[in-house]
Amino acid sequence: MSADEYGSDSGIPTFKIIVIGDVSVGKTSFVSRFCEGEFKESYPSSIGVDFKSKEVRTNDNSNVKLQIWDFSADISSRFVTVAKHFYSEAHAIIIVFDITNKESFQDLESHWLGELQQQTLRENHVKILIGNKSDLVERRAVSDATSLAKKYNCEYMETSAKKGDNIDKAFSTLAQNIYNAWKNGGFKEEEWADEKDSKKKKCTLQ
Ligand SMILES: Nc1nc2c(ncn2[C@@H]2O[C@H](COP(=O)(O)OP(=O)(O)OP(=O)(O)O)[C@@H](O)[C@H]2O)c(=O)[nH]1
Ligand SMILES: [Mg+2]
Repeated sequence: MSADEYGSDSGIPTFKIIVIGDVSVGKTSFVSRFCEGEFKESYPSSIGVDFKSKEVRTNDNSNVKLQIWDFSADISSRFVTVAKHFYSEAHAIIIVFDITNKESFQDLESHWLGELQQQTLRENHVKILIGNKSDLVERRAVSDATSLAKKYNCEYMETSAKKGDNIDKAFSTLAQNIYNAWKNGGFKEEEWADEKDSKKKKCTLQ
């Protein structure tokens, strides 16, 4: 799937991000808070995969576009071929758990991080682990995920999609890390839409 199929017409670097994690941890809320600045007390449980995008500015004042794919929790079992494709195209993976739900934390190692090891991923892909629902202080059931994050080479941040805490920071950190990898030639071949020629282009990035 190329960037221009999804409306990238500005010629700016476009990066694909997938969001995974257990049911109801707040994946859709997390993405909607960032892309639309809104929070709803309830979203219909996601089916398949949903797509949103937003531009972000990097430290050197460049714009990059994030294409964010919000996966339903059962995507990899129900849509094996589709999921494989998304994983192999992703520049970054956001793995979300709910700090009030111990099972969603345990499933990180037993399912999600293991799932990633089964997939073909881009070299130099970026990973971030998100402990969501940080506003529910009294219901916290997971003390700290820092060491797990370190073990799997992920950054770790706690967020509240409800209050908006750390949401922009999580995405800007991720965007910056992807951008740095891209600038350093981390993603050897990349496709994006050119401003003057909207036809798909294959470019070699050094
Ligand atoms: N208090 C609080 N509730 C949240 C937060 N994020 C999400 N929720 C609530 O958690 C529930 C599930 O949120 P969703 O965003 O639908 O979760 P999801 O991971 O996309 O769920 P599936 O698509 O079913 O896998 C909803 O009732 C949200 O309102 C948060 O940061 N704080
Ligand atoms: Mg959802």
